[in-house]
Amino acid sequence: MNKPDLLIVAPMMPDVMTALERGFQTHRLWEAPDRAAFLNEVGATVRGVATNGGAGLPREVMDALSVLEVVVIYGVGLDAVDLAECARRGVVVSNTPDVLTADVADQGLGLLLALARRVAYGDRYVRAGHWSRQGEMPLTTRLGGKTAGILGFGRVGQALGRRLEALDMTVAFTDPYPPAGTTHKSYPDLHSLAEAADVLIVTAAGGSGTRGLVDSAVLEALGPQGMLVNVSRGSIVNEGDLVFALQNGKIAGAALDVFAAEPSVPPELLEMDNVVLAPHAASGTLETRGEMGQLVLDNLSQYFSDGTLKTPVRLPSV
Ligand code: 8YV
Repeated sequence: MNKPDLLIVAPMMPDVMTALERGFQTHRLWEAPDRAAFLNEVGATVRGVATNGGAGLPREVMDALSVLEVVVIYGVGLDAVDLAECARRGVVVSNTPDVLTADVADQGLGLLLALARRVAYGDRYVRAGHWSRQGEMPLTTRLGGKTAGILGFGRVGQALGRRLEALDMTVAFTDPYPPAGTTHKSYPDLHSLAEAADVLIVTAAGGSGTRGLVDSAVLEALGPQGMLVNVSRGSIVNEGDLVFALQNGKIAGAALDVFAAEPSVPPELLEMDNVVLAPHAASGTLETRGEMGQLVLDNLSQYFSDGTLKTPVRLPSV
């Protein structure tokens, strides 16, 4: 039997790539020097797409795939795939929920500690020989007793909240759908959460509903001692406003795993010692990426054997 044609938008772990090669006629979009010509050549046979959370499925790519049936996302975020358009075309979609929750929460905790306790700064301080020449590095900030305000209290937000409680932090959140039974204080809007928080942590889903939510007014409300952590999507933070706030002491610092136009990072941030940067690596452990890859493979094989998905995404009704 012919292997189904699969367009792979971005690379995954080598084992996953090998398994995809075995089961499918694969087409590697990220390697194509001329995407339009490549899509012109292979687009009409592609029945499935495998992509990651950041790259998603750009509209011009979807438009070139006339017989597309299924999109499997190697990630939990859905913001880079037009779900309404998938629904309209009868294309089904899967993602990789749950398996990355703990690692993303760990990265949020790690970034927060790195920011407040200046872990990366201290590392640079020792390596540069400042310790022996200048003595102790500047004092840092205790997290225990402070309030963490979490924007988006879904799976990752709650998992991070549990970790922050272990640091004796008070956990508060804002979310249009507060989880049932939570004992943490829920704020009706981001502005009031930022006012109450010492640390604002972004774990909300990306997309049009959250674009630019963390803006200069929110950062102003967070205040000069306030810190910002983002482990979800760069689009949620207005990066121009963030750079301005950091340059002008409106907040104390930021720790960021995600950026609006990855892999570019606003150059001003590279120069700031009160900023901790990570290359969108929150789910990037061998274990989690292995489980995400397995879910990609499971969803594809299930779809091409019985037309169903293991971890389907609920699409909007059209
Ligand atoms: C991944 C992500 O880094 O889950 C998501 O939505 O953005 C991340 O877990 C990505 O999908 C893998 O490249």
